[in-house]
Amino acid sequence: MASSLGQLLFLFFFPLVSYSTLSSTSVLKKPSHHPLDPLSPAETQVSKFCIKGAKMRSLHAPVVCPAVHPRRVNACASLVGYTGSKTRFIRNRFLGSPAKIVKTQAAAVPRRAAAIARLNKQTLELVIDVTSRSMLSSQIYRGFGYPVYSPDEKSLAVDLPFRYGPFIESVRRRGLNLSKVVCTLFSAGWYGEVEKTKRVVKVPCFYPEGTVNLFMRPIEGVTLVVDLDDMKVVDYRDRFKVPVPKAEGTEYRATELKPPYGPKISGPVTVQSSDGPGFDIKGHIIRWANWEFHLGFDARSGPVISLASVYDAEKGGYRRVMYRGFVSEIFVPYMDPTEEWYYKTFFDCGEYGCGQSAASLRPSEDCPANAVFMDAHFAGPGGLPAKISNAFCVFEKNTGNVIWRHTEFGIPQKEYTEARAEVTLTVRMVAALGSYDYIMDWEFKPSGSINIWVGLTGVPEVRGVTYTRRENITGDAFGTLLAENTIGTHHDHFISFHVDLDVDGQTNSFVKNRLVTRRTSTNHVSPRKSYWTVASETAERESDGQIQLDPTKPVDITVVNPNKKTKIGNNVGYKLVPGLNSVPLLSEDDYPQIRAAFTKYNIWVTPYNKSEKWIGGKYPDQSRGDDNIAVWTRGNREIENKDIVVWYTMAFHHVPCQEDFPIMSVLKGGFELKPTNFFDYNPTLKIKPLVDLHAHWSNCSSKN
Ligand SMILES: *[C@@H]1O[C@H](CO)[C@@H](O)[C@H](O)[C@H]1NC(C)=O
Ligand SMILES: *[C@@H]1O[C@H](CO)[C@@H](O)[C@H](O)[C@H]1NC(C)=O
Ligand SMILES: *[C@@H]1O[C@H](CO)[C@@H](O)[C@H](O)[C@H]1NC(C)=O
Ligand SMILES: [Cu+2]
Repeated sequence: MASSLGQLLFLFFFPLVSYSTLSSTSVLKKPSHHPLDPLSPAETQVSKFCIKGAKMRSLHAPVVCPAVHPRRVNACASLVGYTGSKTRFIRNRFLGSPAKIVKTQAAAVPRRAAAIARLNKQTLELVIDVTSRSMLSSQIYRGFGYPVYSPDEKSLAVDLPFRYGPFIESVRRRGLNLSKVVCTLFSAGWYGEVEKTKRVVKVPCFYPEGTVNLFMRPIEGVTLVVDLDDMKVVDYRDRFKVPVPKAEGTEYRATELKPPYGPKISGPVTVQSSDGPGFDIKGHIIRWANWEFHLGFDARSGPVISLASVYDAEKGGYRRVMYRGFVSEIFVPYMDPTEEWYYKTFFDCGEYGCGQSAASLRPSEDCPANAVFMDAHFAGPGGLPAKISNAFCVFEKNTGNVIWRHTEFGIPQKEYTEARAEVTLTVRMVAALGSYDYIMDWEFKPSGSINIWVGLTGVPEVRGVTYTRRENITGDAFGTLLAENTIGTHHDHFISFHVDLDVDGQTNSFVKNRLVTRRTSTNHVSPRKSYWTVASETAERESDGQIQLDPTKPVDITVVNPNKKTKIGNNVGYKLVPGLNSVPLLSEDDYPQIRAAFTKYNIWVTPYNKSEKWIGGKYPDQSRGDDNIAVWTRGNREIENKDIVVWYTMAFHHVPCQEDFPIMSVLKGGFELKPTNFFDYNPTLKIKPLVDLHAHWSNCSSKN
């Protein structure tokens, strides 16, 4: 029944892993899963459970009751979705230090899931033993902030305006056809309220008549607030009427576009290896070239890369590089402070779920023809298992770049040239979050580098205005006029990654190698007055790991293993190479900035802590800034020679332009994890050339 399901919302589930349980348990299931694997469809099927929660006291002991008569329970749901967690979480207490899962083989471990549910206006955190179908623990979360919206809530909330008289009247007054209107759900944010507020959202509406580009046709002036727990409209305002921007020119579907077409690109250009795919996918473990890693799916963050290890031919084995990497949060504040727009300060992953918003990828367009696709599972409508087909694609790519090359002209009489073409492996997922699509790529390179990319595309959010030309704008329009009656509003995208590097083991240190100018001392017999050198600083505490990138203060950001050295004695390490980046421009006392205080630094470093996964807080919807990395790090914990996590945030300040209309081409940013004194020499030195040089040379010599 819709009403009871509206109360019970299963949001995401974590397999919880306990190695001590493994060693102390004598009866073990067949080792069919890697401990970090998502719950399989079979597990999902058998783990249907119900919660008896009509009375408050029973909230403390919800029962798993597959056999209970439906009338006696509030709702039932199935366990689906997953995210990996290297934790031990038994009866709601952490027992001892969390053990990391370090092997890439399947293992027989108890399968447990953590779930977040919303029942009787309270947020429940549950731990369930999937195998025995028993509830291990449950507790009510009493802090500020609310969990991710479930697909049920979304569809119920966006339906409410159509049964709300004042809204129907507003649509009629604008001369619009109600049956063509569609509404969506936007988070409401927090603006200084002191008391606990209701779990509300804003429901803005659009008019996709004559187009499917609904975000380009906002119905402006109307504010509709919905209480998600009561599932009803609790506030409504209609302040002014402006034209709905025209449908004309907003279409992007190939079937609807008219000639002239172009620019002409040849295609499809397929680059397919003649010897078949060079990668191997077994369950969730992917091996390619010198790489091995586990690919998981998380309803909140999307792709989760675990146990990334690179093969070292010199050492004859795989060496751990990264324990885990995933998108921890995406923060998107808009820069229009007016009544209808000020609240638009989205925490995309924590409010909407970047994973559960994954789009099915389309062969040849989203991913090259040689791509292999993988599905993802999560808790869909009604808490039932939902599948996203082709949520991931994995592909090799001849990048057209060279890994390395050299032409040696210096040796008399003969010229020497060597070059190696670059081929990489990419794991891709696209989170389609409302108007925007985020293309998330993890690209593995034979050089030992991992390049992490995020591509922003889709439709920028626009405000309907009376202006039809630039000259009409007198004051601050908070954006760019993209088309008649259409302002593309200024905004930011902050994308934060959790990067738990375990360089050659778990104990690592964070080292800032600052490049500093030195004056030549008078002792130097040198006509030079200055040079630069490296001033190396090992971070002792969290405050030493906080960095605002500044191109005038260059720094090599490295994670080293102080306990492991190269043959000649350098600490083995990986460097984090930032891409183009920026810092927040909002005032520190502004509410969205208080909530998103994690954006203050591009880099933070923390000691590994299993409960610190979400840099902007576990419950960012209407959060108040009391659970984020700025708070976690107040104790200024030690981070030297410890299991540490690096958090990297990239910022885009987006000033929309006409080329973003009616759909924007990919705006791409990223960063690189690059071996730095990790290998004893260039690990691609002995990579074989793609072309057969012997054949080539013999041809040449036969001609000569
Ligand atoms: C409104 O749209 C519906 C569905 O497309 C259509 O059947 C109806 O005739 C329209 N009404 C008006 C007044 O245009
Ligand atoms: C905008 O400017 C154009 C050209 O200057 C003018 O014709 C039009 O009336 C103006 N519109 C508004 C709403 O001011
Ligand atoms: C782990 O993180 C939680 C949440 O930030 C915090 O309460 C706890 O004190 C941390 N534990 C340690 C050992 O730092
Ligand atoms: Cu943007």
